[in-house]
Amino acid sequence: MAYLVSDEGKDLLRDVQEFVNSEIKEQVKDYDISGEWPKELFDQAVEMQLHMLDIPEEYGGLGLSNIDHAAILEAMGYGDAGFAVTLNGNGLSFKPLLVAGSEEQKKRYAEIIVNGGYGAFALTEPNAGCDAGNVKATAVLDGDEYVLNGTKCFCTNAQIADFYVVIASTDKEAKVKGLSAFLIDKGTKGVSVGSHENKMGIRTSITSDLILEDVRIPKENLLGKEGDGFKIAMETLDIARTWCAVIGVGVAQRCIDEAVAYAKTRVQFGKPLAKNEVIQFKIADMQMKTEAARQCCAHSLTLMERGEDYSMASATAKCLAGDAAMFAATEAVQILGGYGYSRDYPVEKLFRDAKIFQIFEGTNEIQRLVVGRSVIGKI
Ligand code: COS
Repeated sequence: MAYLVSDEGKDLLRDVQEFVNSEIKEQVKDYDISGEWPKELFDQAVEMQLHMLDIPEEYGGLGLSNIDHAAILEAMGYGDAGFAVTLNGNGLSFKPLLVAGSEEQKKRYAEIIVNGGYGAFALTEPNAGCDAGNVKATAVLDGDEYVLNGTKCFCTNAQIADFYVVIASTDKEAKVKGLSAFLIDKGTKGVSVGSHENKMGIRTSITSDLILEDVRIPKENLLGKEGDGFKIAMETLDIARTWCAVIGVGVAQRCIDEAVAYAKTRVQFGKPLAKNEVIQFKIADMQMKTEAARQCCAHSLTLMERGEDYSMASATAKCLAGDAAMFAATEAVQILGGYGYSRDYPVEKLFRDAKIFQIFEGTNEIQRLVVGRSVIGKI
């Protein structure tokens, strides 16, 4: 995406690339093993305003174009997927506000993020993953307050969040059309978080359950109207999937670069691996799939910026990027051979990190369902 970046975006992109190369790439190695959340690294990222890329200028954000934002996020994903996912989590939590928030809500929660805070988007439940409409958390209006109960899982940033956007049912009979979206502030009585999930990859991203027990919030914390929750969640995911895809492209690109660097120096049968056609073909396939995914991200972001329908384009980008990341990671491990399987080389971590891009923000099976339904249209 870097070749499309505007003159204004170039300085920040260069700073991010330097930060990634000098700090992130090396330091995350230890955190990847310990699973500890690297607060100091994120504090540095907040200093650089990388936690607020999604906040519009009118609410104190940087006012980046979609393409500039994407190039910066790709560079972050290139350095460490968990690092990018954590900071992008703020975007995910602020998008429901952009979709349905009042001016007052947007201003209030943008200010929390701009001041260095984090948000978390809580939709998924143990029995509402792909079937997102099957949410069982409830919200009951009691006077001027809603009372929320339920358990959310796999919630990115739950442990560090200053606010949560929670999808809960206000009308069980109405099923999907009875879901509503709420804003809950950190520290509200009855809110607790589970322990940090011991994940296969993106280990610098913190993930946990969010537990709601008789949580009382002012009724003004409803986002949009009662019954709008599923639509808000789907519109949020429509946007979020492209940003997730952009990080996946960063992971895929890193796999290519690591594999090429190795293939140029590793000598077997008297010549560098890179001189073998079989390796060149592998690199070519990695590159072609990655570039195709990158261009689909650019396509989706362009439609978004023009105010055109991008739901299918976003699902396409997410699916292609997830598959490209996993393909590139698998081939990178293969090219490095035994060293690719060793924790002493970076591609083993990239392989574990890549897998999540076929799973989160809607599995790639769900993305294919979204694309298939969009192409076929009403039957
Ligand atoms: N934008 C706006 N509205 C949407 C929408 C979208 N992208 N997708 C669906 N809707 C609306 C539909 O139009 C429908 O409303 P109407 O009956 O008024 O037309 C309603 O929502 C229900 O839609 P649908 O029947 O398609 O819902 P399904 O239960 O079949 O679910 C999928 C649709 C599978 C696409 C959805 O459940 C999904 O995205 N699942 C994956 C969830 C996910 O990504 N989870 C990851 C967690 S992210 S933190």
